[in-house]
Amino acid sequence: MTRSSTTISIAGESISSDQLTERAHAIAGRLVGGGAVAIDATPTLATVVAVVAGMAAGVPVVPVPPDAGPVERDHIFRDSGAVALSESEGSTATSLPELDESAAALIMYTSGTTGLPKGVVLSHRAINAGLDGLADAWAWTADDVLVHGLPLFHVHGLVLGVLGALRVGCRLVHTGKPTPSAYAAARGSLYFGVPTVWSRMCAEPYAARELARARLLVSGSAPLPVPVFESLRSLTGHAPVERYGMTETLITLSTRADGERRPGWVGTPINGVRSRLVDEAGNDVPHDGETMGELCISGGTMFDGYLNQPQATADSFDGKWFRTGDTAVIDDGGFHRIIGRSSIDIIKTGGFKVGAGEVESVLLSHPAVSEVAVVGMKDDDLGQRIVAFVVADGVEALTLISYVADSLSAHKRPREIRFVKELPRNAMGKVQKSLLIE
Ligand code: MCA
Ligand code: AMP
Repeated sequence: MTRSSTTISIAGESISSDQLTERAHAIAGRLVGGGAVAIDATPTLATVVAVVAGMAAGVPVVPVPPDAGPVERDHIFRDSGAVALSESEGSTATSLPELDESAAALIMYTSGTTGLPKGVVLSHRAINAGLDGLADAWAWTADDVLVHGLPLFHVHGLVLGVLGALRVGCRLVHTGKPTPSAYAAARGSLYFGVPTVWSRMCAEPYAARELARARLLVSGSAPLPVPVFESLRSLTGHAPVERYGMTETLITLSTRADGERRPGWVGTPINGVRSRLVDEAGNDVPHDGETMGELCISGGTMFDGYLNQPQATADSFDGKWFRTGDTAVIDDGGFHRIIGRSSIDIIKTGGFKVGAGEVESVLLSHPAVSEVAVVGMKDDDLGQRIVAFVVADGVEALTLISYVADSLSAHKRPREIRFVKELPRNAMGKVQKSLLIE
């Protein structure tokens, strides 16, 4: 998969593609023929080596958020059946089998509206199709120097940000954390960030101006606010490229390096992807730039299903069309604009997807809590911030916040707890979350 020009630098450590292949293959020899391997996905070279090793061995790799607490970690290990891998286990370099493109390469855990996160099974073929489509859309070549500091347990940082660099054969500088000063110092040609990263960048104009020398700035994982788009353009001279995707479908829509970049819009399907907009009855709605519908996607970047959840997999498709759960419009030129999620229970905070139900279950397991409703409130920095409305007796807000951070991953913790006497409910007894958000 790698080409010889590639160098990867993470957190001050660098490795050439030849060294990476050598280290990864030493581990891979031991994994061939085995089951899924779980990787503690810290932003380090060890993670990259381990991911490449698992993929080269043809076994599914399960990246685990390094700060996942016991509830989340136990679920991921139990559901995937994965065995933890540590690099020190490697020793023998044996010949590796021919890769089966249709085999599972990654199992990535993503939150849903209720319950614990689901394992999204992604094949080598889907990953390669997605990366080739993006290379075409962004004119991404081996001459680029890719810079980002995104986590390595999600599609954005791992698939685009590491496997993308390896497939294209370009240099990668991972900054550890996506801070404005680190992005400015890295002197790349191609930068990836979630909207929170770009808005923090614009808040530090001296750092932002350093990006003027880059070729392309790319935003994704959540809506990029129009003022941030405009501010980036005026500070760097670059209108950012916006792209849209999901863990399940990989990245499917993007504006192009050689095309129009329109604030608030995410462009057209990449090569090999088709989109469709449907109303509640499943009928196509007009592409007039105004009529909203549910965005459906089909094409070669599609996942193989949710692990161990055939019903959830079947429910998410209408024939060959994957139902994204995102509301969108398409204009007569085929440009897409994402309006928002159809479910109030899916929160996007700092580009992380968090299911309200998962956080609610943890809070309800605290002995002092009797009722809870978790919502996403508009937030200038994070897009949405997690707020928990709680009916409880004799517990501090900070205790509950830490309780969630310790049980799940830290980014799933509420930023704010609002103690209330009761929750607003409708006649059926269902909590009216829209009233809480108002
Ligand atoms: C704070 N911390 C705590 C607590 N409070 N830890 C435990 N308990 C607490 N009560 C710690 C955190 O762990 C962290 O530690 C530090 O404080 C800062 O935390 P936080 O404020 O949450 O971080 P942030 O600075 O607000 O993070 C902003 C961010 C981050 C860097 C933009 O949100 C981020 O990396 N987002 C990227 C999400 C992403 O990659 N999404 C892609 C999904 P420490 O500093 O030690 O770690 S894939 C996807 O969406 C699709 C496919 C797509 O389209 O891409
Ligand atoms: P995830 O499950 O973490 O892969 O998140 C996928 C979701 O992120 C999508 O369903 C969208 O709601 C959201 N998303 C990703 N990219 C964008 C974007 N460019 N604009 C708006 N929303 C986005």
